Amino acid sequence: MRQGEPTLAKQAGRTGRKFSALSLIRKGMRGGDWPRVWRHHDLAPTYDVVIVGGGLHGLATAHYLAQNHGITNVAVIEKSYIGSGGSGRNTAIIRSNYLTPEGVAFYNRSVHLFERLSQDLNFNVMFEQRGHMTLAHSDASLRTMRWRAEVNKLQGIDSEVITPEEIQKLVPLMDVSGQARYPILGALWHPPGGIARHDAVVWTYARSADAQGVHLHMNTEVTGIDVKGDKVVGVRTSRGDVSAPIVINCTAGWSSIISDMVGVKMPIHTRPLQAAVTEPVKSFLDPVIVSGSLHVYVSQTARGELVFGAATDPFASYSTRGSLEFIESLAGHVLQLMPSLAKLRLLRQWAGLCDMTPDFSPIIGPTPVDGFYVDVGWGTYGFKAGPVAGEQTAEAVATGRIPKLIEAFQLDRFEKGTLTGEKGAAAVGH
Ligand code: PYC
Repeated sequence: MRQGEPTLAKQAGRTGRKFSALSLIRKGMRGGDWPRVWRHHDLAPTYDVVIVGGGLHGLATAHYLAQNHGITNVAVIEKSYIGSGGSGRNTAIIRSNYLTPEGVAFYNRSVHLFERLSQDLNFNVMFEQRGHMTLAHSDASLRTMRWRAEVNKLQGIDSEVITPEEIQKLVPLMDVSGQARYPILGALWHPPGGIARHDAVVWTYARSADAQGVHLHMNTEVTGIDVKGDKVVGVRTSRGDVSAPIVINCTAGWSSIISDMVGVKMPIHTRPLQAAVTEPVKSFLDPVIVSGSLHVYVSQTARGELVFGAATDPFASYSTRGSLEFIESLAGHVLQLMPSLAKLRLLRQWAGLCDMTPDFSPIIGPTPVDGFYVDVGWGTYGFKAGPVAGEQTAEAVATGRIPKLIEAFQLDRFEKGTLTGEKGAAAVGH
């Protein structure tokens, strides 16, 4: 930590001040004197670590570098505002009911970090473990659910196949009759799954990283990365050049472009994933519902809105706009599951960028360029992995070793042919 930086406890005290309801309204109307949650800094000429991307993964990495390894001379460089990419454009689902033992262990560590996050960082991230239900509409998907349940149980994870009658008890509005267009044969039920408030998760890591001395540079674009021999020596940005022996690519959407800057090719293609939200209604939906066959998932936020998402669009693009075609097919599929939602009005739609790898698992760790690390390839599963990816990336950088939890996610697996195939559990049909 730099001399004179406030400790995390002091910072928490500063921003965790108590406000009366009246003073909150007065402040809201007047604007102005809210305490800053993170500070502005000039770009320093040198950092020990530069993190490219000020989303959840970059900020979590910065936090764990500082907290777990005492590495605080760190810059997080973000071309827009904190959380403006995938971290602010996802459907905030958290779960660990994956298909491969490696995937299950990794995401399970993230669920545990989420369980403690609000207390650990003194900021309510509104993590609610309301259960996660993946519907099976065919014998083949029921078989995959059973497979996943067994893999999950072997690692002590609460995950089981349930019947249509049990589904009906958990979600009374679900049409489990044999008359549905895609009859429901059963579901994979995962009680520890749930949702969190995505902005809050981003802000808590940003606040904590800042309080520990990390510099967060917003509106700063990385325009190049300098390599001497086979070693990273610094980054060029729209606000000036910085020297650094370690650069970590924590971007989504731009991960192949940033890696190209050092000549490391990523086996990634980028596709948009569309999502939408309804007007808020009285709480009626406790679990997160997923239907792979209908390419849809839905949850109800604490505010009462229904948040829907789909599979990625079937083409590569950098567009983050929604389309009418998506909304029409989404509405049709949701109504096949819960016909009584027909009168609900949609408020907004948006898209996020998903960096898809061939095996639907991420790429985390070192690259052939010394000092250049990646935490990329997060497809449609990056939000839930933010805490564990940050923790493990920080450990890899600080120790120079590859932690066990990320051994299966190394870049060289695509050359060795040792893929970590998660397509059967990644999200909905890709
Ligand atoms: O991996 O659980 C998931 C997910 C939900 C929405 C997109 N991906």
